[in-house]
Amino acid sequence: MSQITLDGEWTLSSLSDLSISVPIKMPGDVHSALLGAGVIPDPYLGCNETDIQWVGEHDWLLEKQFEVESTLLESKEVDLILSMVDTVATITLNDEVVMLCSNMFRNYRCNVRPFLNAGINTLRITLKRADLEAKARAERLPFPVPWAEGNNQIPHMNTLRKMQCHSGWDWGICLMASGVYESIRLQPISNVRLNSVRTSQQWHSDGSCEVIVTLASERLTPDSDAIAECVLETPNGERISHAIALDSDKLECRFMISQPDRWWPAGYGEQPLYSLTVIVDGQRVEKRLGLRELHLDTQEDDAGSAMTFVVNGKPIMAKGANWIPLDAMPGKQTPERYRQLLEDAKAANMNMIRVWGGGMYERGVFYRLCDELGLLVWQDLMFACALYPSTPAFLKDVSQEVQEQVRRLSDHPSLALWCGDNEVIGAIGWYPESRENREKYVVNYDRLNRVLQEVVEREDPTRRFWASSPCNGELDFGDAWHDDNKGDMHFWDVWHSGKSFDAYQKVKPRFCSEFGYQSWPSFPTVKTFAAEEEWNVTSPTFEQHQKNGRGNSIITEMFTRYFRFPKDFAQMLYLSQVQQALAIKTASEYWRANKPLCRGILYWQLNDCWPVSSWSSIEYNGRWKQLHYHAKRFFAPQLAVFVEEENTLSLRFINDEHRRVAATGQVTWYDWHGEVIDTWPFETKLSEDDNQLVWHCDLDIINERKHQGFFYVVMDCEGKTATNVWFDDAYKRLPLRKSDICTEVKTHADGRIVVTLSSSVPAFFVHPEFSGEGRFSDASFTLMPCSPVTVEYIGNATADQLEAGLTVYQLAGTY
Ligand code: BMA
Repeated sequence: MSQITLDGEWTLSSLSDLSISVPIKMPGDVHSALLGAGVIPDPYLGCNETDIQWVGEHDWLLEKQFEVESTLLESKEVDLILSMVDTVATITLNDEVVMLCSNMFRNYRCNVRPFLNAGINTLRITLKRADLEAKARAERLPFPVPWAEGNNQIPHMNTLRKMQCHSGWDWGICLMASGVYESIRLQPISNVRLNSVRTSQQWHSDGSCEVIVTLASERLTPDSDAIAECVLETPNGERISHAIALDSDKLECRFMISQPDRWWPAGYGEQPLYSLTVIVDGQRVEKRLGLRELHLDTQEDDAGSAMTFVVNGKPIMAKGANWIPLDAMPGKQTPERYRQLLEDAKAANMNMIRVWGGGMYERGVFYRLCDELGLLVWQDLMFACALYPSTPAFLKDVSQEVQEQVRRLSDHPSLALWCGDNEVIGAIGWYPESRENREKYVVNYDRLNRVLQEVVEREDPTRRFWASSPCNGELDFGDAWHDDNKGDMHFWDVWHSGKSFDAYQKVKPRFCSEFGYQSWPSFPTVKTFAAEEEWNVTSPTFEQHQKNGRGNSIITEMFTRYFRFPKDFAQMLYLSQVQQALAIKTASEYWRANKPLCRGILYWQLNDCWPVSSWSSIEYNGRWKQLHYHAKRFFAPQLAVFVEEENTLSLRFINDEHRRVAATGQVTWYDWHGEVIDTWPFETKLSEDDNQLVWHCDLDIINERKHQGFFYVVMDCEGKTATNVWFDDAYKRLPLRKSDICTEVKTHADGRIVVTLSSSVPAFFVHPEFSGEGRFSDASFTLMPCSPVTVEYIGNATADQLEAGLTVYQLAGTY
């Protein structure tokens, strides 16, 4: 028999004297249900976060009555299956306790057949206050284990296996969410319980690949002659099937693929997927496999050691961003929103996403989409920025958790690496207790980390376990925030330590897995959470929606280094996004120009989990910040980049593709009216994975005419045009001219809506912003006279609506 879902309408009630009883849609979370029923205001608006803290300070009961037909009771056993139970929960069925849960990242399953009745049954889930449980656990620890103070607003989250950012982060609202976030199901079992289906790939020297499918099952009737049916469908629809007799010793079958269609990361090739279906005793497991070889190259070299992902024998330039949970209210994490965000990542030429360790092991849909889109996944285990206990009970719980997660995810071709945690090695140096007694806390760290490593290596020998992000390498407890010659690096000298953007050009990371710069949200997004009287960067609402203590001051102070001070609130918002884009562009381009030394650039952070000022390149409602448009350009497979080193300005062409490409174009020195001062045409061939110097100029020559103009490159690469720009000083000192930009909105015969922008003088960071939803094919670009730019509107508004809601910003318009 197939599964029975218990999802849908449940009742949520308070377990104290609040006498709240409202409907809740399961899977779902308590806050979303209370919001839906009008019990709480929207936590994301104004300063409501403060007013709804009481929700997390109560116990809650989820209840469902469901009918069971007598045929179900003919099954020998019936499993209740739960996952993403957040967090401390007691489950009763018809008043019998059937499960105790206390780890949001575990899967829970048990036979409840003895407690089921034909007719009406009652399932209850009691959710206990997580803050009190965390405190009680902390009190029982043998020695104090510092928690993520500064990020978390509720103490001791590190003792609980719950999403660490639920109690707030430096971009996160503190909601202390609770609920059950995955489907609640009953699985009837007649003869055999299918516990897992896992696959591995064996590559042979003749290029063929053997897919090995291994089952783990449990027979309830020893003499049963049940059979597992395994079907593999190739990308071109060919079906191969095998049967596995479940009484054999080794439950496996092998599919030989003589000419495999290889899976590639985005930008390097296609993502063909092979569908595997396994059916055992009414239980059905479906997977989509990608056939690829992948390893992490960490060979020592002259500079230190490499940090290069190699896929199908080719070194990959990893480009992407860090991922935080999609929504602070887990009930709002819909498959459509996962798709939109990940498609937007791919649209910006990304090929890797890092699932950051303070959130959650992502939902199945996330990894399925990454497989489909060619986004490699750097997967942290869920530990971040705090120290963690190493007591036997904690280690036992997390080793079970990691085993389950590795088994759940290891068949995804997108999964590239298992990383032990986020910044926990670094955190040993952050807290007074661990600073004063470093040896003790290093040993404590290693006890936990060693267990994580053992479980990962046992469960998934095909992938590398990387102790922590950042980390300089095996058993290296050094400073990976500053040591750029080995391992992965988190480079925060600019945002957190106040250096200027040129600090990005003073390091040459092998793989920068975090660096970021904040901006404020765009005006249309601000309007969704702040009333008009709060449209000011120091208003209570604005400060509530900025979780990094010094964040607003850092943004504002940096304005004074690069720009003339913006004249009003709208221009401040816009300029903050110019500034953010400039920061991340500066770093990304310079590090790409250092290929092959640098083989990975993942900026902090892709997304927001509520509307907030943050490092994200996509706002909570899906709107692209200027940074995301720039990322699309600076992560493009072919890039032309100006590099200023010593006394030379040079232009480098970078080709990440593993094929030769031809490029032509010119570098032009323009004055502020768009008149040519000088121009240099070029023509070149780029070999595969190339990084080529194509032009250079003595800075002394440029300095003779300082402030008179800017350098602009146009590169044509087999039909694709890329441009870039270089200035000889900070924008605030340049005599930029303000342009009267003309815009024309047109609807093409095929229904496409386009906007054409033109200007009589060079205009920079020209940014069309629409008040409604949707985005443009390009924005935040340089607009040259006599070269109008036409961008497509991607969204559902009409041309009239677009025209009425369109604002065009430019850098020279900020003051
Ligand atoms: C990083 C992350 C997060 C944090 C970000 C911005 O190091 O790991 O903990 O949100 O910095 O401060």
